[in-house]
Amino acid sequence: MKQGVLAGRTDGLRSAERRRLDQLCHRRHPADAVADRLTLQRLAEEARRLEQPLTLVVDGRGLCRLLWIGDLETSGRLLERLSGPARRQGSGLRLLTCAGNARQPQLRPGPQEGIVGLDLDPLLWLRFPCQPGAGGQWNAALLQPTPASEQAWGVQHQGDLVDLCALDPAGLPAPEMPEGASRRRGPPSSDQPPSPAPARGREGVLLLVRSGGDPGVERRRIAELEGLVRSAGAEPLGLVAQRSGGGAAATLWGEGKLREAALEARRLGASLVVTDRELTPVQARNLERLLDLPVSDRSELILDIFAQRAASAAGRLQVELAQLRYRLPRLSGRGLSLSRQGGGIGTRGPGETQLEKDRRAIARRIERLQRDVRALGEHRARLRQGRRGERRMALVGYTNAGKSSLLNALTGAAAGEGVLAENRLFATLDPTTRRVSLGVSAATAATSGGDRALLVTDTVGFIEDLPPPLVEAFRSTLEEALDADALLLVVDLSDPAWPEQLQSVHRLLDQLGAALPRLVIGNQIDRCHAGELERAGALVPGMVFISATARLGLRHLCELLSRWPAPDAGGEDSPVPASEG
Ligand SMILES: Nc1nc2c(ncn2[C@@H]2O[C@H](COP(=O)(O)OP(=O)(O)OP(=O)(O)O)[C@@H](O)[C@H]2O)c(=O)[nH]1
Ligand SMILES: [Mg+2]
Repeated sequence: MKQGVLAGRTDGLRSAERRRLDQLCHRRHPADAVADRLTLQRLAEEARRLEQPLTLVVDGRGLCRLLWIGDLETSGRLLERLSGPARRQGSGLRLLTCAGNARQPQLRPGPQEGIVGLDLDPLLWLRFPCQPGAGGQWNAALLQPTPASEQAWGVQHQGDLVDLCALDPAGLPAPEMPEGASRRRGPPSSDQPPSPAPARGREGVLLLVRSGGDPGVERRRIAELEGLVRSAGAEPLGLVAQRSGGGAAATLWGEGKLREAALEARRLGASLVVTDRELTPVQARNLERLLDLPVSDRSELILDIFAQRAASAAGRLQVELAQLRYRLPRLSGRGLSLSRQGGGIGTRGPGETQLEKDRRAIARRIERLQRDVRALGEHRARLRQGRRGERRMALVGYTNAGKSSLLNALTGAAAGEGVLAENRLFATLDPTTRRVSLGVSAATAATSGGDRALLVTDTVGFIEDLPPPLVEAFRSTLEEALDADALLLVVDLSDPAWPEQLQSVHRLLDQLGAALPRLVIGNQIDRCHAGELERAGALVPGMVFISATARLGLRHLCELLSRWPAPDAGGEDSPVPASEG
């Protein structure tokens, strides 16, 4: 039965060489010893002849699964080259590498080679040169993964090849694992405690960021990125940061930092790297090659969230359009990683088959989607026409500010009813409109022309630094909001970054050409110091203070809304007198 396969630099092998290597793949190794000595001596002979390092991958039963010819650095993910059963057996893989000569034995793997080795998650790695030294001693090293340390591999034993071959793998100490990291080897056994990270069924993510600048701003950006990863259904496991300055344009991060990130990802069991910087298609490709892991940037992450969250047909259309527009320039040469990635975190969006189609097909799809989106826009416009005559307001604001909670509070929706409001970035994606009865006092009703009912639309939240395809996706989602009579701009006053968030919302609204009266509503005052309200009142005169969930200041807000905006109000911020709720 043929067991192992030849891989690596097989081009140019003569048939006799190929036959001899094949024979090496057929030899079985004892299950209770590190390796069969004779096979290793033959492996060394072949390595000498070919002047190439050779690596055998042997499974727990002693069967050879792969013979890699050449440097492991160039092998990519070796695991993907193993046949299904070998991969599933997983546990107990042994790596046997013959590299270097007696003078320069390569007993320790190089950095990149070490990462390839870690990916296989083997029990041990035996390394030896292709010939014995002068005194006949054949110096070899037995290594085990030590991902917790700087060096990915630690030497457990060093000595004569013959002695090391005879060691019983079962007698070796369990490989060192860092706290919290999951060891993904073999089927989970019931006596193993569940690994805390990544959480069950969630994809683990390593954040790769560039730091520098204001530490407070930096912290907030990172917290936001973590929030985005969680919203996408993944788990941020760790962070590798590089201070601004270093790093080549081709990769943005320095070589040493990337090596550290590659190791850290393996140490933590992360299967995806997310960067805080926008990546050009070339940078993304380079990073994926160097880290040997799929890489997403912040925009791709936001698109992933949109794709998961879009519930209506219109929302899904717009998201698919934005995803395709974003990914089209990134397709070339990245097919492998995109298919590996399945289009992002989890299963969503256009999916891998769509992405693997050629650019032309995708361009055609974009055209069709554009037509559909236009048709939908017209349909919406007709619906809006039907609603003319009623006052309409839209809730806008930074994501997670409490827009949906406010809509629920205004409609008096009981917990569990109403629209979805949760502590998650981009909880809302599709707009929802509800009729709100302002229930104002008789006196106010008399002056404002009756208890004027209001249509209030809840919309998608905003976020800073949106790339153009995403602004487009926002524009279409926000169309309905922008067609309102006025905007209720919700800010979360308990977030220290609220002034910057408010600015970015104003900026984005300006960018979208929203020349509508804007009323700033300071939410979550139940979680604020009194000093913060004073500061807010001074910074934004006319801000209305409320708490949507603690139901503070709502009566006052309703009274205000019954007479705001005044019929002759123009497109500027409406000067509403500042007053407490
Ligand atoms: N303590 C407190 N929490 C609030 C208040 N308003 C909203 N929240 C919480 O803040 C979180 C976000 O609220 P949402 O209403 O979903 O926020 P959103 O602006 O609709 O967010 P997106 O739809 O993600 O853009 C939820 O966990 C709410 O329970 C408030 O006044 N006080
Ligand atoms: Mg919401």
